[in-house]
Amino acid sequence: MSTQEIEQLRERALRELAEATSQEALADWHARYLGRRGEVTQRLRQLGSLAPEERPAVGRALNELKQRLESAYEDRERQVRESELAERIAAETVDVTLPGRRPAIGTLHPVTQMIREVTDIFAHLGFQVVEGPEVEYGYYAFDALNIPPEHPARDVWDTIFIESEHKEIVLRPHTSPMQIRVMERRQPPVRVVVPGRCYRYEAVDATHEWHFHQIEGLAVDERITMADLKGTLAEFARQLFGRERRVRFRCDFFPFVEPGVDFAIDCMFCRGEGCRVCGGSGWIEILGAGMVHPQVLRNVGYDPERYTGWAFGMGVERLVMLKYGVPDIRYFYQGDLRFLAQFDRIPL
Ligand code: YSA
Repeated sequence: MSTQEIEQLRERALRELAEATSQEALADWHARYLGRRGEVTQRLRQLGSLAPEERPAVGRALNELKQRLESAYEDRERQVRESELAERIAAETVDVTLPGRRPAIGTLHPVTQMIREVTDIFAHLGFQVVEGPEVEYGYYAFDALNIPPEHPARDVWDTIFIESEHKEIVLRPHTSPMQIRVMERRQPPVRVVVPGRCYRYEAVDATHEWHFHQIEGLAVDERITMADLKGTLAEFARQLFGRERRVRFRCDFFPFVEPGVDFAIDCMFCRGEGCRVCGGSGWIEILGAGMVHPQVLRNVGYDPERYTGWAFGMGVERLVMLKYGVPDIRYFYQGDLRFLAQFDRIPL
């Protein structure tokens, strides 16, 4: 190997090194010249095959080349690293003068907002808020409420059964079981409201969901009358829907009350004249209610000669629909933020 060849190798290696502009290209260069199979390394290995008189000069020249290339490689590697870093810093620079991005803040679900609004009204009227189980014994959902097995009224509550062979266990179809649970645990006076989720085996349409929310109300004491029920519900409806609301009570049947009523307000969309929302009647039903049936009081060990009481149950989704003109109950549970974000009165 002549010194001229070594000189040519040096020039080529340095030229290619200058052309390497990335860490990958540098690694590739290093492998090609200085790596285990690199050109310089191979040539050093071949020294033994040269004539003895040639060896010292070629050996010295190759070792100098190796040192020269190694130090050139280190310099180039530093240059490339610094320029890559400079490029990254330039690309990632933050312009602190740009306005910040406003984070999207969620809001409470309209049903949660309505539950809070309704329970607040009743809390100010002296009612305590309690909650109870969504998975319920048939005894509490039906029997203790004066709806015995095989009673046709059971069909009104299209129930989802969890277990029926040994002990009837259901997803509660209404919040009324909590009347029994509360009275079993307390002595009168009782004044509670019970918000909660209910489930029914029901075909879903614009006004029916298979899961929805109710708020139950219960007041039991000595000398509680239907007049208290009327006054309390009228005050509630006016606080929620406006002081100008007119209210209507009509007879209705529920096995756990006697007498039973349905409670309606005059339609706020047509002011009682009749429209699509109120089905032309001018009235919108809000809830079922009545005087607690003496048998229900007996079932929890209360003396119906001494105590009387009333109860009601209302559908929360229907209240939101009425108050804000929501035409279809299915909007509530589709998770569509365009719908939900409209109820942004109470941010999280
Ligand atoms: C009646 C008298 C009392 O002393 C106490 C409570 C009651 C109410 C009774 N427990 C009950 O569940 N009656 S109800 O079957 O008529 O439902 C009450 C309200 O729940 C309805 O007016 C409606 O607003 C709502 N509701 C019922 N099924 C629904 C529903 N909301 C949405 N989807 C459904 N599938």
